[in-house]
Amino acid sequence: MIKKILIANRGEIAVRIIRSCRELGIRSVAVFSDADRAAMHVRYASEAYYIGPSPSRESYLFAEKIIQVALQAKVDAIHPGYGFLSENADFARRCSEVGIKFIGPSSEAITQMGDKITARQTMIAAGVPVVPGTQKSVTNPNDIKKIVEEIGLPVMIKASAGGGGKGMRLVRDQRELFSAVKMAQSEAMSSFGNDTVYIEKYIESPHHIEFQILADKQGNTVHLFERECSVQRRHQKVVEETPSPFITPELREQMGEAAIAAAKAVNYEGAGTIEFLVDANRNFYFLEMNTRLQVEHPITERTTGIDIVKEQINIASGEPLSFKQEEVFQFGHSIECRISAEDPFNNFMPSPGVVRHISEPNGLGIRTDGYVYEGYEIPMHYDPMISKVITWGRTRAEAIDRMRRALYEYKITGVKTSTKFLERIMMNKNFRDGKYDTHFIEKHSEELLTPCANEKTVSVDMAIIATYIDYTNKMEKAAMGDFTLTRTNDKWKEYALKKSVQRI
Ligand code: MV4
Repeated sequence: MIKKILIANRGEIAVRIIRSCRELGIRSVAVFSDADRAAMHVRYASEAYYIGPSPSRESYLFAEKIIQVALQAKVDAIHPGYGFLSENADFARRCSEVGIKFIGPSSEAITQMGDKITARQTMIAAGVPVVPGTQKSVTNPNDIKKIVEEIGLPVMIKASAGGGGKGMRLVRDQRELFSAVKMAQSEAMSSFGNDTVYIEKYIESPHHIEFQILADKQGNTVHLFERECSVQRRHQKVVEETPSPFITPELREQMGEAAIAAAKAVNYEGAGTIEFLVDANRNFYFLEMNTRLQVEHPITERTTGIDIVKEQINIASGEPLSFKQEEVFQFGHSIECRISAEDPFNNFMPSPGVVRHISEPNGLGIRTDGYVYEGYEIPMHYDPMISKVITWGRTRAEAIDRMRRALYEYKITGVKTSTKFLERIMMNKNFRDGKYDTHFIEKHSEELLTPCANEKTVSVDMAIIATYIDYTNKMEKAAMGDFTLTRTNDKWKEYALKKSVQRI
């Protein structure tokens, strides 16, 4: 029985986990750094312990300190959330050494999936399709040349210890091959302390589609369908949705089966995500497995009705899953937008500082997972994501329009946030038509990132209000399917030139 859990994390995810603990009657233990003395997770938890200075290395990443606090607080389990220690195999092992359950897979599964070459080999053995490429590390120039001749250009050089886009190099021209390998190796060495690289065929314009899986200690593994995560900027997800507008029911079934096979291949336990690349012809390839709870898990919760954090806790306590695959359904459509304290119209410049006013959206079909409150100072030491808005609709169009409305209602002053950029995505014709891939943001950067009259703050006078009303009318027209405004970049610029206005 788990009666008390330490949450080795901060921010919205710590708050999210504490919420499920409270519903289950489990005591929650927060840990906090100097910068987080007044943080929401500290206020929500049953108990809270100071763990060190603001930099993550000295607090949320300080494994031994967290273990000591866990022992002192006599917790039964540690939930790592995402980021920080969540995919650290040594930390998972340390937890079991001191008799504390790590809420996540075994350290062996983390290690096996953390090494991308091993993960590829495991998936090939399990019959899960992988991107054509090398099965082991390559260093010899002749071997590299042979492999590239076999699979054909373009190729990607990736770090085996990497993931999430770090240490990756695209090669379109044979002449760049060796220098790209050398650069990828030295980048891998400095980032991960391991220069092992591998080669994959480059998939042009892929979709990033991932499957949520749950696996109990009894050997039952189910999937909770997919999340379409192709709206990314510099390998950071911005918008996620489920179901994917790109895949067919048949493909969904095949990918779900492949995801289960992938999890079973490493005796996976707990909640995990299998990431796939899907090419323009709808061929799918295993990319990576994330052995943690993910930021975007709420859209899956919304469409399946399953509390993923509760399931993680039940699995860790040794309980079998309470439902079978045939009992999991997708109902309606859900979208998540990540709100960050960054200025989207100034190259996403971080905007830490004190939140002067915040009022979050509410009403039918809206969920917000956040942690900032009025008077709270967003620290500069951590991730700029301050909250997530999750909407649900009976149809995709309803979920999108509800998101537009939610983003409109989202008011925050004191810091700059990405809400206006997200509104632009919700207005984009290609997005609304479900026609987008991983290049969406760069392809539409002008339309999405050129500042606009009412999106810059200052004084309000009557002329400006007129401009604002005109602009709003055009936005409304766009929502009704008239995209003449959003297609013409000159119009955006015209508005950008006019004096700025406070949104009212
Ligand atoms: C690829 C790829 C095309 N071909 N691999 C980027 C993050 C990392 N997880 C893997 N990534 C990619 N790997 C092959 N063989 C394109 C990407 C990629 C990408 C993948 C998912 C979401 C957004 C992306 C943006 C650029 C590149």
